[in-house]
Amino acid sequence: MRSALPLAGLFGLATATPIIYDGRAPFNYTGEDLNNSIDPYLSVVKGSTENATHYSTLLGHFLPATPLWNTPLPILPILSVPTEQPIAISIDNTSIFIPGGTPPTPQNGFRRTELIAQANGNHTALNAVTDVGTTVFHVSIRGDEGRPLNYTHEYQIVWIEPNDGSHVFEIQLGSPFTDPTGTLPAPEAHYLKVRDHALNLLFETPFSLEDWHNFAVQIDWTNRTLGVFYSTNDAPLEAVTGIEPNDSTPEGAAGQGDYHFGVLKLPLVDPSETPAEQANVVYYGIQEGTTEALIYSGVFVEMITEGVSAGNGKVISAIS
Ligand SMILES: *[C@@H]1O[C@H](CO)[C@@H](O)[C@H](O)[C@H]1NC(C)=O
Ligand SMILES: *[C@@H]1O[C@H](CO)[C@@H](O)[C@H](O)[C@H]1NC(C)=O
Ligand SMILES: *[C@@H]1O[C@H](CO)[C@@H](O)[C@H](O)[C@H]1NC(C)=O
Ligand SMILES: *[C@@H]1O[C@H](CO)[C@@H](O)[C@H](O)[C@H]1NC(C)=O
Ligand SMILES: *[C@@H]1O[C@H](CO)[C@@H](O)[C@H](O)[C@H]1NC(C)=O
Ligand SMILES: *[C@@H]1O[C@H](CO)[C@@H](O)[C@H](O)[C@H]1NC(C)=O
Ligand SMILES: CC(=O)N[C@H]1CO[C@H](CO)[C@@H](O)[C@@H]1O
Ligand SMILES: CC(=O)N[C@H]1CO[C@H](CO)[C@@H](O)[C@@H]1O
Repeated sequence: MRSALPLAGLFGLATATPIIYDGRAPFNYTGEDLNNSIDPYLSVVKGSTENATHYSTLLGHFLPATPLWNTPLPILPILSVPTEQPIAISIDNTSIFIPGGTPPTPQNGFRRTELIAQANGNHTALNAVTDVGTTVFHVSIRGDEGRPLNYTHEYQIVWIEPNDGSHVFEIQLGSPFTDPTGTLPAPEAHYLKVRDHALNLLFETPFSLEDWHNFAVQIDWTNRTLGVFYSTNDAPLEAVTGIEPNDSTPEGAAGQGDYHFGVLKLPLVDPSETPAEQANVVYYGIQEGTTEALIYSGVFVEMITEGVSAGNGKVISAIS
């Protein structure tokens, strides 16, 4: 309805293109919802001994979410109000995930807490909606000053995971895991890094704990390409790459996957373990068991039919 566009500022349309998944936690989303994996998140990827609220904290008005998607006040559009609460996602030494399987095998090498995008209580069904055509995956990340990460380890913090366990793209922090262990911390360990399916680096930027780092990753699911947008705080998103080939991703449904965000900490090689164990990051290696966290907001997925939402009501062209 084009005639409605001039009113966008007045009514504070935060975005203009069809949103096909909205993972921005409304203020009425509660810890009980989180404990019970109520939409928009599946919260089962966490330690097995504690409820989801032990690992993930809905911050309410305690900390403002990324300002990009605030709603301007109708009477005074220069002022805006937040529409979502950020979520702090933490790991500690109990963060050992035990996936289903026979027998269930604890992932002792990792410490991990993730939220997975879900609609109608079904994360898999959502893939057929978000992982077709060309779609844009938004996420904003900031540090938790009291619970910093340990950059001598590798952290995977955002990704899309098809059934083969690979990542269509991922955002990573820290020192990439190597066997044998290299010099730690690795150069630029404190950079946020966007990697493609083959783990090539597409974009990196220093991670400052007190800023919102806003990302959007444009995925052409047919031609299997990626494009990356980035900004900090209230600055509108800007393209930081061109169209990048990503055709190691499996074609069709096999390349579709769940949208994860959180903290997945890889181990370091434990010299006292066997060579096979040293290479097996899922089950072996060194973890200190420290409590560490990141804070998330601005999680949603949109189509590109009307462009890409850049924040503050601004819409920009898709990367082409
Ligand atoms: C929050 O409020 C909205 C609007 O009133 C409602 O549609 C939604 O179901 C509520 N969500 C939860 C988790 O209670
Ligand atoms: C979530 O589960 C934990 C553990 O049972 C409980 O302490 C907490 O009160 C629950 N949160 C809510 C909001 O129900
Ligand atoms: C962390 O947990 C592991 C596995 O349960 C245990 O072996 C280790 O002693 C714990 N470390 C600390 C520091 O508590
Ligand atoms: C979730 O969706 C998938 C794919 O559409 C379907 O196969 C599955 O049965 C659904 N699961 C539930 C519990 O409804
Ligand atoms: C970070 O990890 C390294 C390697 O395991 C460890 O030596 C160091 O003590 C850790 N730092 C903190 C603050 O836990
Ligand atoms: C996808 O690839 C086809 C075949 O190479 C090409 O014609 C088309 O322009 C591409 N689409 C986009 C959006 O790049
Ligand atoms: C790990 C886990 O889910 N723990 C508890 C979560 O809370 C419910 C109800 O309070 C308990 O029954 C679970 O054992
Ligand atoms: C950026 C880039 O080119 N990434 C990779 C996408 O997938 C293809 C096929 O495996 C790789 O060759 C590219 O390096």
